[in-house]
Amino acid sequence: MTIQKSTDKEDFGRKGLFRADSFKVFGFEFRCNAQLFIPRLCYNKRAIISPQFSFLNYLCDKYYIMAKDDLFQSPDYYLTDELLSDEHKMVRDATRAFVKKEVSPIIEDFAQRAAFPKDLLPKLAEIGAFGPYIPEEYGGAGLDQISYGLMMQEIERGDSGIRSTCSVQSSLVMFPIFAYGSEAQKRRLLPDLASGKKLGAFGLTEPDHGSNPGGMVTNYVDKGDHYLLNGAKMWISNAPFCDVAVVWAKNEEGRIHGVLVERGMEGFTTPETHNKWSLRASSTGELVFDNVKIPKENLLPGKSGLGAPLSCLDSARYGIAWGVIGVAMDCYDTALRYAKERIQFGKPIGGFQLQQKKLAEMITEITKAQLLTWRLGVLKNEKRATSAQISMAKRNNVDMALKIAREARQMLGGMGITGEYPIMRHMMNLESVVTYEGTHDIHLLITGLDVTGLNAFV
Ligand code: TGC
Ligand code: FAD
Repeated sequence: MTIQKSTDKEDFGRKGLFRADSFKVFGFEFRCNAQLFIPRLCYNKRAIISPQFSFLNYLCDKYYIMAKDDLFQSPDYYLTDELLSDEHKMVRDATRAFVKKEVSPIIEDFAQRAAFPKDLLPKLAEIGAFGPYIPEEYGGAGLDQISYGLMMQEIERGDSGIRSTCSVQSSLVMFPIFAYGSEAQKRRLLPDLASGKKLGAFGLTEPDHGSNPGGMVTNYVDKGDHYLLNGAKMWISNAPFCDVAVVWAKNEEGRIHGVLVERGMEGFTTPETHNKWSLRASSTGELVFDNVKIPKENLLPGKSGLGAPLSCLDSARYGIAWGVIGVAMDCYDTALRYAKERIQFGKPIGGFQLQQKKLAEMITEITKAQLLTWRLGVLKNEKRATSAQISMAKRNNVDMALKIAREARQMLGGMGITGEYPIMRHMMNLESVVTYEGTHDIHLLITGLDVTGLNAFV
């Protein structure tokens, strides 16, 4: 364990050792039973957690404890970089550098504590992760769909929960406002969402209507000068921290519309969902509407019917298809490095055929997913990607990443279950990713319907 003199006081708060068992200062050995105290001390110089740490606290003014390096190197077996433009590579590399600097050092601690890293929001906004493909005149980054995908890949390489926050903000909140909102709604909300001043949520799922959102019961009635909204949404990412929620509700004729529900409206509450073993660094909750008065100008005028929320899902599912490649890459890269270093029976475990089979299959599947997703990105840029093609990519890539995470975890033996390595966190996160935005089964049925023309949902 190393403790180094800080050269830059400003850097102090950002460098933390997250899993220190012990460390030495001036020849004294410090043992840390409660390992998570260390980052907290590093984040808040003044926090005195126990007498034993007060000396450390004092030292922290002059020293910082070195963060564990993020050694990630992305695999590119089929030279897919050659398919990317200079702008794509620039966006990808800048996002990767951001993740190494801002996400990797903190994420394990936040996930362990099931805390939402809210301080990341303005930083994510700064790199354009909120509304990457929304035009610049509304505060977005004005990038193409491949740049958006690569950004999600790199952010999810850090953590699926952080990518979730970006997906919801960009594709499920900014996109519907941009595509179906009035000019006044766009001008009022999009710049603040793009800059991270406001956080959004997307309410489609209900306690009794998950895979079948068309059955929703949340509804509003026209009261002349306003609408009155009642109902509840469940499993909503960002809900406890959201400033504005795009909520899908039925009118008196049973037609689905999007309404903008804003924090502070009377009767609107967002209780948090606790005890998740997955996506712990993402905040999930409910949206509860008890006679909420919605100003008429908060209705999204541009599109109604189930197709409106489902079209937003197309954009978010597309981002997930890219995002989980990042997770698979991180698991593969970690397992590959470990396999070369870990010696058993006198040689690196990477020299055993069984471990090579795992690695060879991982890189094969990652390569196939990279090619599938790049092609989907080209189609999406040309506005030719179909919903069913997006479903196929979401389903295939999440399944691929989950299988790789499970294999990679085994390759690390006992170490694989600890927070020393990112794999177990990724694996647990993917249990949400394989469920939300349409489950693995639902996407298979969408492909089945597309190729047969026969609807297995009804
Ligand atoms: P169905 O009759 O097939 O369709 C109703 C209308 O919608 C149109 N449509 C689509 N439009 C755009 N994009 C799509 N992907 C579309 N799929 C269907 C369709 O053409 C029709 O239009 P119209 O004009 O004829 O009315 O609807 P259905 O009730 O049979 O349901 C179809 C099904 C099961 C595929 C759909 O309901 C579905 O996808 N269910 C899964 C639900 C889901 O994905 N929920 C996600 C909630 S949000 C979330 O999880 C966010 S997590 C965020 C994070 O943290 O990252
Ligand atoms: P159900 O629909 O009850 O499904 C249960 C099982 O039955 C699944 O295995 C499913 O595949 C299967 N099944 C269902 N119908 C069929 C069928 N016709 N044929 C065969 N099998 C079927 N929702 C939002 O609106 N906004 C959010 O921001 C959001 N964030 C989420 C964050 C997290 C962490 C999680 C876990 C969920 C989130 N969701 C969100 C909800 C998510 O989209 C739903 O959980 C998902 O759509 C599945 O719905 P359900 O959980 O009700 O499962």
